[in-house]
Amino acid sequence: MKTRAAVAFEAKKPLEIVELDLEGPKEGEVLVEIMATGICHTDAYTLDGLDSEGLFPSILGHEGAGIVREVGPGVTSVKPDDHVIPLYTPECRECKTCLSQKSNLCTSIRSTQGQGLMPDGTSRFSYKGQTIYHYMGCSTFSNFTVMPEIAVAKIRDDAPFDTSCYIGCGVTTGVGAVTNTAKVTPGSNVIVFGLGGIGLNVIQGAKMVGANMIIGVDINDSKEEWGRKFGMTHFVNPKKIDGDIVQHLIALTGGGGDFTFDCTGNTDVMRQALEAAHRGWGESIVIGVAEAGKEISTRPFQLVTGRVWKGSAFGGARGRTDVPKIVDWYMDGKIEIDPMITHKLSLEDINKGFDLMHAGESIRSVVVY
Ligand code: NAD
Ligand code: AHE
Ligand code: ZN
Repeated sequence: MKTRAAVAFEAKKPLEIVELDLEGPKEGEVLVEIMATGICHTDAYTLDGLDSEGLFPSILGHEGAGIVREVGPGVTSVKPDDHVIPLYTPECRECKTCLSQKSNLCTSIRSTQGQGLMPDGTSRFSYKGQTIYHYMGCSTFSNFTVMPEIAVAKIRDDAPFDTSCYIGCGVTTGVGAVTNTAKVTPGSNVIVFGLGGIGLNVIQGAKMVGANMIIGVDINDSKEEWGRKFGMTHFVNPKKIDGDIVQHLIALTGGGGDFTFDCTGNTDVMRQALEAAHRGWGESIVIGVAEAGKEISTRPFQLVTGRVWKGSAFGGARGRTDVPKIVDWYMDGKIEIDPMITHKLSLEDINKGFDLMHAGESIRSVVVY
């Protein structure tokens, strides 16, 4: 079949809207009509050539929602017309990691996914006979995509696509980092570095679980108003204080954050987040994705004296199990999504979404097909 898609032909070049060839679903795969997709900073980072796994030409996008249109042989868990959210972290429920229940990092298809291919080692997309790679196993910047059945979460039919797509990455990543990875306890002091599409969801997760101080740190003053909308109690712009940001935050919290989160992807900020965690017990969660070749550092004494450095991918969520629950939280008003969707665009205007993100003018842009 044919599908319209925004293709990343080369790093650092705008996406091009073209009509592609798409092969139908094979054994264990499903064809999904993507109805809406968010644009996450990770898409921009890959397009900018900063991802060590980045491949071109490819179809980016990993924050979608859509409808199953066809299933391949052997598919049992979803059927045509089911509403689904694609999962860049699948849940096979059979691999060592899934069975361990200790992590959400399902390994069953990770190696082919990282090579931009389906589990059988081939791509379903081509353009004028040339292979186009999948991205994060999702490729939601295509109107139709093919995914393994283990990489779609079936969701309720009444959830709007143009907002619930955000649960495919940003919402789950931020809220899940609080509830699953950090397990933030009521009354905790929380510090969130970077108040974009991820950080604001950490803030609303922290509020949901009853945190005490929720301090937002961002170099863009316009993010203060955004943070306060979702439960932030204090705002700090590191460029506007006298002295060191870490000492400032330690003084503000009377010793440091019980939980701190990096939502910037900047390795210097990751260090600040670790060092702003409370001596003896503070935990710092790295969510931000750093560019290829970057490394984190701190004095080992920071860890010797009890701070804990952790990371979180997709908010520690087991997609097929947890994503439908997060959709319920949204539909029941337990978490908010609508105000964070600042821009809705057509596929033709997708590059504007990247411009808005780089200019710090959007929280989430969503492409509606
Ligand atoms: P975004 O661009 O919407 O937000 C980033 C925010 O960080 C902006 O508000 C920006 O002003 C702020 N910032 C930049 N430099 C800063 C600094 N030095 N100090 C304080 N604030 C600073 O991006 P996003 O979509 O929220 O994504 C944030 C990060 O999370 C990215 O690195 C993205 O790739 C990553 N991410 C990780 C996961 C995961 O599963 N671990 C999932 C989604 C996104
Ligand atoms: N491919 C990169 C790392 C990119 C990365 O860390 N991705 C996050 C999700 S970001 C979503 O917006 C993730 O889940 N990582 C776990 C995984 O298995 O990819 C690199 O450095 O090679
Ligand atoms: Zn993302």
